[in-house]
Amino acid sequence: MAKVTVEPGKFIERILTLELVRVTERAAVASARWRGRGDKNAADQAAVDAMRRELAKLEIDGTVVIGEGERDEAPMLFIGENIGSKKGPKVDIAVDPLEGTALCADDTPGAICVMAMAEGGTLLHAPDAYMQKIAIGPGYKEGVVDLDAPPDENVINLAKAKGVSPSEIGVLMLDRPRHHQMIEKCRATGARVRLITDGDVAGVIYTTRPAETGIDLYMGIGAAPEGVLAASALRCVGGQMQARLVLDTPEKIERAAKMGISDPKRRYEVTDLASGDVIVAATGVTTGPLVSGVFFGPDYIETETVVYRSATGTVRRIRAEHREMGKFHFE
Ligand code: VTB
Repeated sequence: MAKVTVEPGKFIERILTLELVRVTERAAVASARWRGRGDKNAADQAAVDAMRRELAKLEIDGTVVIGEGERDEAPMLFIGENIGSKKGPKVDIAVDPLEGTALCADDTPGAICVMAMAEGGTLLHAPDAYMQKIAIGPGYKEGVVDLDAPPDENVINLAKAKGVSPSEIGVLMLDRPRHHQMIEKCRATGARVRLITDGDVAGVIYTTRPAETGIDLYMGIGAAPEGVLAASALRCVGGQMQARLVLDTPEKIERAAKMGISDPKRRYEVTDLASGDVIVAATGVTTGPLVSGVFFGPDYIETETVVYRSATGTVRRIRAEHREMGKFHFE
């Protein structure tokens, strides 16, 4: 048998790539049973339970650094929770057990189960707050877009850098009243603006494959955990992202301070949000542009997962048929 030689530490990370896939696969299957049943909390709970059960089996000494909420509001996978057997490597975990709970409840495209795992102390440890974000895919020089520049200026600068007219730029935002002005400014340049109801982890990731998704630029305000997860994936393929937490009350500033954030207005680059080696896995619950949803076959269940690994920049798509002698169906 060929002897595998890898740097110490890296081998563990390679093995963990598949372990991570198992976790998001299980969460996706569990929540997919709730597709179209109009109960987003039940769908989310199913994903949380499955994810937690699988995470507990891992040989890691993990800490949830950003996730379901803070201890008092989230009974499981709360920020600060310790995960795993404690025997393995120290890792940071960012989770969104079911990204797009309403998408799952309404059986509409784009619900995913997603998590990131990174070297301990390298993912942003932050409260469950809003985050202002801007992101583009790989291949552009630093600073083409700027979080603090007007939206139309960002579109025009990106179009110039891409060598196209602004009308060929696709921008994606969450469909929220808070974005109305931003939408108008972008459209005034001639750019297309696509509005999504939920799911801005995938929304950011679309910028990494503009030819397929039609999206070059993500901007707007979404949730912070989704921001860290998206940044982790972007980092793996060389995209750019800038972000700032929206800490607009003394109470939020204090919560953030307790997590080590001394400057509430700090602007984060992609490498501040995810500064070390990181792996990200996302399994589809309902079919969307990123991954297919869970398919319940007669005697197997099929899932599709995309996995990003920063150490090598590899993106894998894993289609799995789950059987386990039918056990899966009766869990
Ligand atoms: C986004 C979106 C999520 O929350 O982050 C959004 O990607 C932000 O919060 O899927 P609001 O809904 O309050 O605008 C979700 O929609 C779900 O939590």
